[in-house]
Amino acid sequence: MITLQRVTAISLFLLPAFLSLPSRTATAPLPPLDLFSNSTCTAPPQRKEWRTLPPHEKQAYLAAVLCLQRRASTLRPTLPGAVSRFDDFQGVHIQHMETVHLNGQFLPWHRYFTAVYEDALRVQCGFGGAQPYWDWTLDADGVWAESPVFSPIDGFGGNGPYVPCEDQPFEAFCIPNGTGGGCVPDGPFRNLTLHLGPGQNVHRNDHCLRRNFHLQSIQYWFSASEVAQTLEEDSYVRFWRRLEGLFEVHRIGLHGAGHLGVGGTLSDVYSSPGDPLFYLHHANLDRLWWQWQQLNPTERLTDISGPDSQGPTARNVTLQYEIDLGKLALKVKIADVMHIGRRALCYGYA
Ligand SMILES: *[C@@H]1O[C@H](CO)[C@@H](O)[C@H](O)[C@H]1NC(C)=O
Ligand SMILES: *[C@@H]1O[C@H](CO)[C@@H](O)[C@H](O)[C@H]1NC(C)=O
Ligand SMILES: *[C@@H]1O[C@H](CO)[C@@H](O)[C@H](O)[C@H]1NC(C)=O
Ligand SMILES: *[C@@H]1O[C@H](CO)[C@@H](O)[C@H](O)[C@H]1NC(C)=O
Ligand SMILES: [Cu+2]
Repeated sequence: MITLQRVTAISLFLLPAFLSLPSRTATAPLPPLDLFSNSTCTAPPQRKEWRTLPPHEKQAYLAAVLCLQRRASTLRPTLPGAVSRFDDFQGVHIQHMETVHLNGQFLPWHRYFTAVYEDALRVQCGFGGAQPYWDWTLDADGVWAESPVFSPIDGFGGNGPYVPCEDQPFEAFCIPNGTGGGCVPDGPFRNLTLHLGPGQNVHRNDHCLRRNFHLQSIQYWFSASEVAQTLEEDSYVRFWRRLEGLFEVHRIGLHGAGHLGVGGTLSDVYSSPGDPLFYLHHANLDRLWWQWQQLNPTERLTDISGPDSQGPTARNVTLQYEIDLGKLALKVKIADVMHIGRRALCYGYA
C-alpha cells in the first residue's frame, strides 16, 4: 500500500506523545478463543451483500457492532488503551499489521480475523446472522456517497465534513485530495469515539471515527474488468499480489482502493478496523478469494505461497504456517482456513 512507509515513519515519532490514561473498569484477560477444537459445521450461514439484507437484518448487525463497542476489553495487559471488545480487534490488527500485510499470509490472516470477529458478535452480543460483505463494484458507477452502506438510517453513516489535511489532528494519516476528513456525522457510528490509534498507538487516545472519501481511486479499481482480471490470475501468489496491490502497475488494487476510497480511519494501515466497515470490506476480499479458489478447487484449496515477511530472509508460507492473532484467538495453521464452510469457518457466500 502506498502509504505504508510514510505512516510507519510518522507514527514512530508520534508515539511518545500519547499518554496512557487510567482504565475505567478492570477486566480479567480471557483465554484466547478456541474456535477450531470440536467445531463442526452443518448448515453454514450465508454471508450476504449489505444492500440485499432486509432492514431487520441490517439493524441486527448494526446493533451487534454497537454492543461489541460496549463490551469490556479483555486484552488490556497487552493493549493498555483498549476500552471495549471492539477495540481488542483493532488493537490486535495494530500489533500484527506489519507481519500480515504485503505477504503470503495476508488473505488467510484476514479470513481468520474476520471469522473471529463474527464469532464475537454472535457469542458476546447475541447476533444471529452472518457477517455481511460490501461489493463496492456496485457503487463505483453511481454516486459513491449514496451507497446503501453509507446510509445514515440503515447503514454505517457517511463521509465526514470537509477538513483539509493540515487542519486535521492526525495530519500524518490524511491522504491528500479527499472530499471529507472530519468525524462521521450521521448514522449509528456518528462521532464514534475510538480509543486506540492512530497508527501504531495502543495507549488511550480518544478521537473520533473519520471518513475522507477519495473518489479518484474508485472508478478505476472497482470496475468489473479489474475484478475479472484479478480472478483470472492463475496462482495464489499472482492473485494475492494483484488483489493487495503489489504489481508494478497495480500499487493500490482492490484491497487498497476500499481503504482509500472510504479514507479517514479506514486508510490508516494500522488502525483501520476502528471503522466497522473494515469487516465488510475484508469479507468481500475473502469472498473473492473463495470465488477464485472455487474456479479450480483441486489445486487452489491447497495453493498458498508468498513471502512470510519483507526481509531478505523471507521464506514462502506453507499450509503449515501459523496464523497469529495474539491473545485474541488460538493460533491455527493456514491449512485450517483454506476451506470455508467447514469446521470453525462455518459460513458461505450468497
Ligand atoms: C473437545 O472434545 C473433547 C472430547 O469430547 C473434550 O475433552 C475437550 O474438552 C473438548 N474441547 C473443547 C475446547 O471443547
Ligand atoms: C491532488 O490535487 C492536486 C491539485 O488538484 C493535483 O495536482 C494532484 O495531482 C492531486 N494528487 C493526487 C494524488 O491525485
Ligand atoms: C463529538 O464528540 C465530542 C467528544 O465527545 C464532542 O465534544 C462533540 O460535541 C461531538 N460532536 C457531535 C457533532 O456530536
Ligand atoms: C518462493 O516461491 C516462489 C514461487 O512462487 C519461488 O520463485 C521462490 O524462489 C520461493 N522463495 C523461497 C525463499 O523459497
Ligand atoms: Cu489488515
